[in-house]
Amino acid sequence: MKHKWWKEAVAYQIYPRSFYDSNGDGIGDLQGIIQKLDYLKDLGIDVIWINPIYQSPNDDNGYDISDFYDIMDEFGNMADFDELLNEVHKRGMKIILDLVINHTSDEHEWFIESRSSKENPYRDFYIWHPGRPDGSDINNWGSFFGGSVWEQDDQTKEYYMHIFSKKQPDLNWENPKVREHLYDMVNWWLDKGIDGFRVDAITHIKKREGFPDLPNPQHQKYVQSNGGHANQPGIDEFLSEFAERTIKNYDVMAVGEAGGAGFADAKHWVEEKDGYFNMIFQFDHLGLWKAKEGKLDMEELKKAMTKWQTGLEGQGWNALFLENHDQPRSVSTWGDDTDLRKTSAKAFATFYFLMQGTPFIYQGQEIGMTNVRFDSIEEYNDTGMINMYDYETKNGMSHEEMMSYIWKNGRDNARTPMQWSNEPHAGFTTGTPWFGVNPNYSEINVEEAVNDPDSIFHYYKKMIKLRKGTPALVYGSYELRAEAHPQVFAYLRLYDGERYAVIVNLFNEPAEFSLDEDLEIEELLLSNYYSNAAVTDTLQLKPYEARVYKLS
Ligand code: TEU
Ligand code: CA
Repeated sequence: MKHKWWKEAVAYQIYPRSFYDSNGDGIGDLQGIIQKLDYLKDLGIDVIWINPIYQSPNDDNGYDISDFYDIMDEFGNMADFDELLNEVHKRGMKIILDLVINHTSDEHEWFIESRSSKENPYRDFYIWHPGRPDGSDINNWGSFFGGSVWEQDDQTKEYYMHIFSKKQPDLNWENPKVREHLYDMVNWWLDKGIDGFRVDAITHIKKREGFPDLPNPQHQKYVQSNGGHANQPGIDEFLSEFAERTIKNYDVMAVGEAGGAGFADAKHWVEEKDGYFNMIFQFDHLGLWKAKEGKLDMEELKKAMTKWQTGLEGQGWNALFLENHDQPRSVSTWGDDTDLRKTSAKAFATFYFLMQGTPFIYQGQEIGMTNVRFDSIEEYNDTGMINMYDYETKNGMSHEEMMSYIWKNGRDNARTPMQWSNEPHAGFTTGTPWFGVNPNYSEINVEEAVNDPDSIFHYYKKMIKLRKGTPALVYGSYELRAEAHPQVFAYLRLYDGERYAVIVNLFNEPAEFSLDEDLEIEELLLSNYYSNAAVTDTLQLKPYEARVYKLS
């Protein structure tokens, strides 16, 4: 297997709005990131992925871009960005940006032109439809954020497609001019010296020809599914052209966000020879945390992880993650965010981090930040959840039901400001934070974690160091063990005659576990219960116990 810097890297995702505010306006910014780079370096981070920082009216917090070539005013300006890039590089780290090219903001000049008349040269930059003569729906496609994907525009009375919010019209990738403009923009950033991209919603750029109705067995008004626009026939031509014209000409890291594409479809996307990306975010594992009678579905989890691990062995590369800005906090969903918060956070960290692939940590995950519960919908920000709340409460769901759904599933769980200390507003800002801080910041914060040798933070630090010093934990092949064990996720990493075992009890109950006869322990390298020097001959695993062994 080829050695590459991005395979050896550990990545950290920053949601800039909520990371650190340097000027007291309550909004995280680029100078704030610069001030925290030493913290990330100390943790052992190599690559920083920053969510969109481009000019944007912020309908979807930067995922609605109005100018690709400019920085959002609230975050700073291009000089701040250049300084950030330079400071990151000075510390031997790298930076990848979010690339949002499925859609723009409706305030982007292309859309302003496009909507102005049917004859405008930019008309075909977006997807327009004249509508049905009888005024009925064009089709039954539902937007991810509620309602139809079609919105009638005042100026020409025609309809444009938006698979996310109304303020995020989809670009028309069928138009070669659109693609040219996008490639120019991507190369402009690459020429600036950034180290790659996380490519947003890239499965959605190809829409099904003719926009036919989706199957609708539940007779919904709109079907909110990937059926019409995820991974459609013809997408490969777009992706291969995109890759050839941009990222493949640079030594950069390209991570595709591949929601709605399964292993069979997306495997070749990351193949070393002709793939489009170095790795993709796929979501097979994410729904499984409460899938079986309200509990984690171990059988499916083992299948989901192992399919990608063994399927890409020697051919492609994985991106490993538990959290991002669209997901609830992992310790609250997968683990226990009360008494066993630290132990369970370390267990889930061990489980995913030491597989084959490039691990990503989402801001706050390294200190075990938890979900939040605000009482009223007014305290929330996410356009997706707010639309859904309005829609569902109008259609019969109670406020209580909807809030408990949001507390568990809402994207805002991940977007509360980073908890730096027990000072007011968690030390995130000296002003008024743009979005509520989780009240548990007095206990859960970076300062506390850095000062506590037993913290989740120090566990990550140790694990990162271990991965860096152990080629088998980067390049080694993966082998699932104890396949049928209902509580324990166990796998080996094998490389050059060396063998390592990762054994994690993913449940809040003790577990019996025995090593297969061909395995013999040489040394305990990492544990969330014992000091590393302890020799543990027992394999009675405590609740959420994780162990990493070197085998002989
Ligand atoms: O999310 C993309 C997204 O929601 C889909 O890919 C979806 O996850 C998948 O198809 C479900 O199967 C990205 C960003 O991460 C998110 O924050 C943005 O709101 C969204 O794109 C729009 O830019
Ligand atoms: Ca600020």
